[in-house]
Amino acid sequence: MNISVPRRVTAVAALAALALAGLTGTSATARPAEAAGAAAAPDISLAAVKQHLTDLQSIATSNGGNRAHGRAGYKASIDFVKAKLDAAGYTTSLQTFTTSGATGYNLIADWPGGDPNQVLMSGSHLDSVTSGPGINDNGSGSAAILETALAVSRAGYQPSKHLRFAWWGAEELGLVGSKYYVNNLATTERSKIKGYLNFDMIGSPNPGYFVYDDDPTIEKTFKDYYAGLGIQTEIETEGDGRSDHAPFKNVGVPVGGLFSGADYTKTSAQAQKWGGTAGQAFDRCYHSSCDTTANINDTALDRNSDAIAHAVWTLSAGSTTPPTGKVFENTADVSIPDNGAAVTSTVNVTGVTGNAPSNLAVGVDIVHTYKGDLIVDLVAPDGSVYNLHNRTGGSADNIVQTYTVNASSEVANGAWKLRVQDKASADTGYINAFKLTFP
Ligand code: DTR
Ligand code: CA
Ligand code: ZN
Ligand code: ZN
Repeated sequence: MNISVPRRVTAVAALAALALAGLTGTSATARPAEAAGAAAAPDISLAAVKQHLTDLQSIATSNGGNRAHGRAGYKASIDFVKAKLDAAGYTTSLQTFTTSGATGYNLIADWPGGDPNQVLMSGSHLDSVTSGPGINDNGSGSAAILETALAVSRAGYQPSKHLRFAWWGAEELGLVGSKYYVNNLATTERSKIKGYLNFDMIGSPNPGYFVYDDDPTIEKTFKDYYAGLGIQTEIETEGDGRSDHAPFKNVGVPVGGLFSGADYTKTSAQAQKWGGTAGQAFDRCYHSSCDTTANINDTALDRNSDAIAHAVWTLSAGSTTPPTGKVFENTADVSIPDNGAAVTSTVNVTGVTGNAPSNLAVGVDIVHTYKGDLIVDLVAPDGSVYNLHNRTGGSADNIVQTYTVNASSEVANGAWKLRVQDKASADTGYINAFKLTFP
């Protein structure tokens, strides 16, 4: 896990409460103002979200007309989303599972930074049914959180919480991907997830504006956002247990989300407040071949995309101006082969302008008997090597030390590696942590 920990950590709960308090009372036309302290979410471009939907439509069209689990169109969808996130500086991972005789894929994307013990997660299922391209169900949610994630990167947003995004596989087969993720998450990791936001169908052609009635803080964040737009919302009751928030809710993670309606019929009262057609389904193409890019209401997609960005910013707090001191850390253990090949631990530095400093603090934490076996190098993003330890120290154990490196000739942003090689047999160990501090 590649984590940057800003020097200051604001009282997130107080900020979120402030932000929530600041949302009521704004005029019906203005976008809700953010309360003092919480960074303002950017507007999410409808055109950008629709472009992602066009791309997902093309993927379906080129792969038998769908993006269903186990089909080529699903894997192509995952690869499409992953490529954009990798290019934007996210730490991505593909989690595989097997269901109905085929390999499924969850894509998890972590934004470097924030408190690793306070994770705000947003997710959408990326798979469609076999009968169609699944643009509203659920290209809409997938595209909206993708564009929100890209907006975080463009803004260099440094929230107090750690941001994680997920695109789930095989939701249509029974929430298989999200269940697999939650079931395989250590209890300690589950407890770090302070909120899970789910977005499954947010651009329905005859839209409703439904807010999940689960965690009250998350629910209020969305309801107050829409109140600021002068839009009445309703609580979403039909979907309880029917989308990817359910596995998180079942293990006690606070959940919330938005929904624009599926095959249920819009009432006259709902048409009065939301427009559209009474007596007609919110989405007449639900699970059908006509769930294409033509099956989207632009206003609902735009409003919900902006509401998602607002919730991510508000519930993660933090500021868009990167703090002066920045810390990037990778705490994943990497075992060191005895008298074998070199191994590395990587941190992706983002949001630091210009070159690295002449006093870059390199935190090394290696657990290893007989440290005289080891050669330890810092490798800069361009491949330059700075030797930190060269087989000194004899039979003493472990290297837990901060080295000061003059890295002023190196561009700061990029993938920095700690490279460790064990050059003698019998003693073994692992990289426990690797940390870079930019003063
Ligand atoms: N998006 C649907 C699951 C779903 C979520 N909320 C509702 C409400 C009513 C019907 C279906 C749903 C799917 O993935 O099939
Ligand atoms: Ca927008
Ligand atoms: Zn569905
Ligand atoms: Zn769905």
